[in-house]
Amino acid sequence: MMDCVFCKIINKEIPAKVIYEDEEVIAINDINPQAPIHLLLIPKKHIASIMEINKDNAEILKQITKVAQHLARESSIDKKGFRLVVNTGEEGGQTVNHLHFHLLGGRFMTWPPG
Ligand code: DGP
Repeated sequence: MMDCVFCKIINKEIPAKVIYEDEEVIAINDINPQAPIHLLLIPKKHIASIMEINKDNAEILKQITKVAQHLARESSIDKKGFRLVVNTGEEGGQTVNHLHFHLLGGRFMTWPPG
């Protein structure tokens, strides 16, 4: 996707602090962190949103779950707790139309979110 900021980060066309990378997933620091730990877990394949997950690409969710567990442990938030968030669509607060999971931790989370 030519105009996708996350595709550009994945293709190293624009810089980002890469925290984790494998063949399917990249994790970067969010540019505008909302918690002491705020990572974005992004499938390398361009999938616009969770609404585009189907039987052919659903395996990526398993890998992202594994990466989220790994990064939560690495960041020492696995026991204290954290939040894994997928904003979806305009009213859901999605601003980048490339599926991504926010991994937030290092502070108490409130509910409901804003
Ligand atoms: P969302 O609003 O759920 O679509 O989240 C998009 C997030 O992406 C938002 O928290 C800010 C982050 N973001 C947008 N552009 C960039 C960028 O160029 N670099 C990094 N590291 N994060 C970005």
